[in-house]
Amino acid sequence: MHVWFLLVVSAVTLQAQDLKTFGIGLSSQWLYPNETEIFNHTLTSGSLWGVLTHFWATGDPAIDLSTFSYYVDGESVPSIQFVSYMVAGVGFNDQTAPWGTKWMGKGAKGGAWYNNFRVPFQKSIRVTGHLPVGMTDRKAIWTIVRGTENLLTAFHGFQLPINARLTLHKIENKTYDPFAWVRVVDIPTGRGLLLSHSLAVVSGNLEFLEGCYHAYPDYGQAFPGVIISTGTEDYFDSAFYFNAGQFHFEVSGYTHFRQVSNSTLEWSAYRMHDLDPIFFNNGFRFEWRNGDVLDDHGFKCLVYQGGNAIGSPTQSIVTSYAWIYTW
Ligand SMILES: *[C@@H]1O[C@H](CO)[C@@H](O)[C@H](O)[C@H]1NC(C)=O
Ligand SMILES: *[C@@H]1O[C@H](CO)[C@@H](O)[C@H](O)[C@H]1NC(C)=O
Ligand SMILES: *[C@@H]1O[C@H](CO)[C@@H](O)[C@H](O)[C@H]1NC(C)=O
Ligand SMILES: CC(=O)N[C@H]1CO[C@H](CO)[C@@H](O)[C@@H]1O
Repeated sequence: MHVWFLLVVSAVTLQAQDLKTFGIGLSSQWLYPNETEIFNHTLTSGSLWGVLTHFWATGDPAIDLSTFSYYVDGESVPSIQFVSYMVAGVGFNDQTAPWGTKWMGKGAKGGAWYNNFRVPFQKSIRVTGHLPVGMTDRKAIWTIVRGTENLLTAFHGFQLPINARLTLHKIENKTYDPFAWVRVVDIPTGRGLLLSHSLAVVSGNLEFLEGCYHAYPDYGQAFPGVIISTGTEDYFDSAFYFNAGQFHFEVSGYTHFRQVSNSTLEWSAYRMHDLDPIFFNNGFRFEWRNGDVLDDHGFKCLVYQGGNAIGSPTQSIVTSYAWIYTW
């Protein structure tokens, strides 16, 4: 029997008074070009773990472009570091509002990004922020960070072990050739689950949307692994290149499109996996493809290299956030 199972069983018997909510609301404070502490919390004695439950920030437009870091249990390198628009599954700081799901959203014309992912810790949590590189003056920020000690996290039949960690796996503005494989997550060992993934792409046309997603719930599993989607828009619960336009569902969203020039466009989308978690027991690879090909029978998602090109996808500049629990 796993140690965490015993811990969970004993945790279930915790009384309501052991659920201690903590947090901070900072009104018209300053964020600086250097790293500024927003909040820290150390578990009170007798508590076994805590979870952050909420993040919200607004203020000067520079706050939207700022970087926020979560240092878990005294880490020197933060396991989570994000910009607030991507934490809401939106690329390119798209200010479309209002919209929201139980997980994330944006409630005002400027800023007001929020996120409710559970961020577990065993000892302490420290939240910092800094302005985008190149800024020299401080800027006004309003921000709220909150959590609760000894609070269990469950996803529709699955209870997260209390020693779980949430980590953010990122790709930032990396260029991929047509048909290149994009390794969204690469975890060689261990067990966990994929909670959420957001993708933002700059490309020459939309044919990158042909790309299928593949999961390898065992790190060494051979291609095609588990075929997670039959195209990119299919993964985000749409079809036919999102011909119904943009949307913000609970489970998925198509959050940004802009034709920048005849030869450049921007696009972004998010997907939650709390309802259909993708578990792994022995490492994990999660891959997307910049466009895709057909095999000789006309089927997609089945050829790793070579094959018959679908359309003419171009090079793409990719930004990806993938939120992974491990334990
Ligand atoms: C944590 O925050 C308190 C204020 O609430 C501050 O006095 C203290 O220096 C902070 N600790 C660390 C390690 O940053
Ligand atoms: C990625 O590129 C966009 C557009 O050039 C820029 O606004 C953004 O800050 C870049 N992100 C990172 C993390 O460098
Ligand atoms: C963009 O495409 C349109 C329609 O094909 C064309 O009229 C226009 O000249 C193009 N613009 C550039 C900058 O190539
Ligand atoms: C953490 C840190 O070094 N903060 C400093 C950032 O810059 C401002 C303004 O110069 C200082 O007041 C902070 O102490």
